[in-house]
Amino acid sequence: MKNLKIAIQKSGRLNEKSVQILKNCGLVFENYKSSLITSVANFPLEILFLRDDDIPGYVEQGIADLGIVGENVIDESEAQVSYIKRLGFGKCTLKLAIPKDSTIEDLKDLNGKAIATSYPVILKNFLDEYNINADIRLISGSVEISPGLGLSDAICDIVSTGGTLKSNGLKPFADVRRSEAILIGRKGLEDNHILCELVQRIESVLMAKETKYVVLNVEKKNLSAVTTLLHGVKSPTIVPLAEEGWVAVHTVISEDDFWEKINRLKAAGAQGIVVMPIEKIIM
Ligand code: PRT
Ligand code: ZN
Repeated sequence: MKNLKIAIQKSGRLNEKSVQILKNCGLVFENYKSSLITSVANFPLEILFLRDDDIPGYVEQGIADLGIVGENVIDESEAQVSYIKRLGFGKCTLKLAIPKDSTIEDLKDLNGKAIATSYPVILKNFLDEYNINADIRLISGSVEISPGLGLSDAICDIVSTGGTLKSNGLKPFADVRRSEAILIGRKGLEDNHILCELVQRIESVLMAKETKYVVLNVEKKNLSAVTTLLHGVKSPTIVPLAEEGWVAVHTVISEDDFWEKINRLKAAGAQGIVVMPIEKIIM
């Protein structure tokens, strides 16, 4: 069976986490900063290191079979690729932003205005959806300085913490598109068995990241109050303790409502709660 090729970002915001997720899947490879391609020693995969903007096109054309890239970059490229798995990192939102003292109040106020962006395709689609006719000005970097320079009335750019907008005297105005890193594949590859194996491994890594392994002690009289709060992988494991009338409960708790659940467990009589990270969950 022929090796698959996966394209990931060579350097930049998604590089480290893309490498990490593949390593957490048990893949052994050197992260050569200087080379374009590296082989995985223990899995039929080669890794290409590319500019993120090139990844959707490479996958569409079949030069790479798979890619890890932000959804914003895929939409902007309009490449025809399959969305395989959201990866939970690189989260950000493409937003419209305006100067703090701008008179723009409503989307329709953007009619006839100039908007600077590096995402003309996504912005055009968004404006068309709302029947807004604005002048889109393509700027490849430092979009946030363009209103201050008198080049535009608004911008459309990626926002994560909001710090860049604030330090440039801008305020968010409307969300255009949420984005996160996603595994994409060339069309027709969906049933490939190397891909299915990789996706299964990615899913166990993601599931493990979203959960914690918890061990707690509880008096038997409080056990049912504690177990009703727990919905682990299956039902919790209950082990008797040396001390008469006490048991240890082992379970898995999701990261989402972690603190709320821990507090409710304590209120229900749980003691000596130990929380451990999970490496993988294989269902
Ligand atoms: O060199 P290459 O072309 O590969 O990389 P790049 O410079 O084009 O992209 P890079 O590495 O900056 O970002 C890669 C991807 O990370 C993007 O396509 C997004 O999907 C995602 N991402 C997540 C972000 C951000 N967060 C982000 N904050 N991309 C860019 N930013 C920039 C944004 O453009 C703005 O300048 O960060 C600034 C805003 O950040 P805050 O935190 O101040 O709001
Ligand atoms: Zn780029």
